[in-house]
Amino acid sequence: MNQIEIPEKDLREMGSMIQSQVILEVSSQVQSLLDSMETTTLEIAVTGESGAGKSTFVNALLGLNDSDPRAAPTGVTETTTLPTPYRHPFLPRVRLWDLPGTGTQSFQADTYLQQVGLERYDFFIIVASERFRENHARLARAVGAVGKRFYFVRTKVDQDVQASQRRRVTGFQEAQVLREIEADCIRQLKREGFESPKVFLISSFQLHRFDFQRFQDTLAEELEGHKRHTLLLSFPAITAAAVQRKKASLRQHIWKKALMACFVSTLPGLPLHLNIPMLLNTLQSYRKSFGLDDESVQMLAITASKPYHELKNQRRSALGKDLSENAVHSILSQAALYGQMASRLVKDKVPFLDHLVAGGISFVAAYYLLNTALDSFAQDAQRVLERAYSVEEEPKGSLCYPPEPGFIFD
Ligand SMILES: Nc1nc2c(ncn2[C@@H]2O[C@H](COP(=O)(O)OP(=O)(O)O)[C@@H](O)[C@H]2O)c(=O)[nH]1
Ligand SMILES: [Mg+2]
Repeated sequence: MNQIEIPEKDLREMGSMIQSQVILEVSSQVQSLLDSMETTTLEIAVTGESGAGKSTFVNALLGLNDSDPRAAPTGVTETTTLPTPYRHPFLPRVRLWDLPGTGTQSFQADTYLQQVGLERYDFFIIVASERFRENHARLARAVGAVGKRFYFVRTKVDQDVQASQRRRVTGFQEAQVLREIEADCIRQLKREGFESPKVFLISSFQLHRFDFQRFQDTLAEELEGHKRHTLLLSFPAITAAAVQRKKASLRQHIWKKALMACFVSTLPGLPLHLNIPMLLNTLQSYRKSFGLDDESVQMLAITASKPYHELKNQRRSALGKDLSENAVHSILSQAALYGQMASRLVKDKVPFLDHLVAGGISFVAAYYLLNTALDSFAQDAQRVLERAYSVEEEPKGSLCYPPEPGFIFD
């Protein structure tokens, strides 16, 4: 490293934000920006027939093992008529609601939606396995009628693929089977008057395959600002594309985090004045978000049937392996050494900064630390995923579903 660069965009944003020389004023403004992002709620309704795989999908989205005490019970007959919320393990303001099944003949979509409190949800996911049914159409119509969005998830497609594999021993075309299922769902929804229905083929047991990445991208595209950021952070980073999106989303907020870490009572004699516990906290949340904490790697090892230590060893960056204060200090002091030029640039573009923090170099070092950490975590996460879902997993002689662009086998 010879030089540290801070993008023009960040400096512009900072410059327009920092119009005052009063620490309290600026810090409360920046903090409220961060708060509004961190307090954004996301309430997602998961509905569909009993046994369709709603609870299993909820757990998969939350990155929880079915046996986890925080997970929704699966494979059980539903007895409740009340929606049950499940919190995201590290984003408490994200909740997935496991709604009661819609199974019976006399199903009344309007009444059902009133009963489950439709207003509270940001959007609906209709989960269906096997054939498309009239109840799905009724539900989709009723959700659309109240101006909410819905996404149609045709789940358990791993079973469809297996079944067709058994039927057509030769000339088996997995992609063809999947296309037929998708086309059927789209046709049925179009018949109900939906112009471009959003249909995704998914297996909760193999999120890294099929349409999960496209599902995640579509949801994110259709949400605004903070909600989009929250969604991108909350879904499991299960493909290379998801890892990159998380990185980009977190990067936008680095300057705010770095600045907040500078607002500490200054200790004379030290070259950098930074709130280290706060930086460590941020790094920990990044690490979790990329699924690199021990718990997430263990969970992935179970899902992907790979030895835990093999996946764990793919965390190769200093911070990925060991998120210690020492590792943080060593990156910060490296930054202090090479950050002089960047620090002068910050001073030019953000003239008030010098009045607020003890030396722009502290800001530059914190900025560099968070940026470096994001890059290393993203690389580690990608390596872990590649190892978890290495191609050997595919049964020999079968054709794979063509990967989506940006898929981890790319
Ligand atoms: N093969 C396969 N089985 C699934 C999938 N999703 C759910 N299941 C199974 O389907 C059954 C019903 O799932 P559950 O989530 O309890 O359905 P719910 O009644 O809609 O909540 C359970 O035995 C699950 O293990 C999937 O994607 N693939
Ligand atoms: Mg259930």
